[in-house]
Amino acid sequence: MNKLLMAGLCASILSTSPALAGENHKDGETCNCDTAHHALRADSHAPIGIMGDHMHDAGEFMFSYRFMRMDMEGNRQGTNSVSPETIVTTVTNPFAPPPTLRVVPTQMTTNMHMFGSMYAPTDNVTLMGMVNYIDRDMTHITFQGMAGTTRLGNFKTEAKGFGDVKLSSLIKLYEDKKHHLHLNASLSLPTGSIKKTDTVLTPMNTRVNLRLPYAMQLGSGTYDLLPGITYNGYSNKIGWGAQYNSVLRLGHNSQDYNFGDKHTLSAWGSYSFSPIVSASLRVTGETESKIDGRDTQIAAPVQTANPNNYGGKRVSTSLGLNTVVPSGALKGHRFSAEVTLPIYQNLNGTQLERDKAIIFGWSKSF
Ligand SMILES: [Cu+2]
Repeated sequence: MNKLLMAGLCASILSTSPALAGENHKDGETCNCDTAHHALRADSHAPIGIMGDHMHDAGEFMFSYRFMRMDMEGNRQGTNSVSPETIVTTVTNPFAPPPTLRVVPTQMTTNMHMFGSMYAPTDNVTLMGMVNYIDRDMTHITFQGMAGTTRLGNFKTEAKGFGDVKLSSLIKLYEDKKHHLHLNASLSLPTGSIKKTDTVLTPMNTRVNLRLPYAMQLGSGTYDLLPGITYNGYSNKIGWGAQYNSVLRLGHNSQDYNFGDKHTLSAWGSYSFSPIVSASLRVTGETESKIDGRDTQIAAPVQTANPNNYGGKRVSTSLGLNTVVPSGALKGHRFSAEVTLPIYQNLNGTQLERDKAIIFGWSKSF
């Protein structure tokens, strides 16, 4: 962007916005103080893919809606790509016969509508609730008979409904003009179904209704503890932050398994082109264990039915944009987006690999 355009943009923002002159410290309101996290600034929220990144002042509410789409395509063992033909001739079927896998997923799409609300009973504690409506589909190739590489056909399975409800407390640990640190203490309730079924094409050319594999289910089935910690820093046009969070499963679910524990570390930086527009760059690393136990209703010659083919190590990078409307009817409404691309994936067993993910959303404080 050239300097003239930039200056014009800044001038128009300053002239139309009372944002930089007011006294009120509430998020989404006006502020002339130095503590960026309270002011009407786009970068006072982390990239939108980060949950529980900010706190509110006592008495404040926030409502948010996020839409996320995640794509997976192609398979990998560890860090190496692997073809469907290799999978059905070399990967053993733990539920034999047949001796090897006969069905290979090639693509998966997850669409999530995420509804969130926040409320701060005091300046030191913000409460948060979130529920997702999830729609997953997975495309597969079925290979004919007990062995060989003859393709019989394709089929797609789908599962949709509400996922697990997440309740959080954000507890302030430290704050000054530049730095903010809080604890994330969350609990995930097993409200999402783990018994979804759909019709599959078998290697014997029949269509049967089966319980879908773990990856397609909508919930974990377990009560999960989600402890974490979040840091944010601000300095003029630059913002930065980091968050560690984890998912710790509390025992097996009703179908006698649990997903693996997860640990995620994200770090990001942002640059504000103006108080109302900021861009961010994020790097995220995560580790996830394989599934412990198994659901005896899930037994098919497909990799997703094997609890060992879950989890791994992943690194991704994300590019994001935050905006906040400075004036008019939509004053204080935030609109943000983020695109995530995988950098490194080292997956347990044989699994679909992640492709891009996009998320965009809206929020407003009151
Ligand atoms: Cu909020």
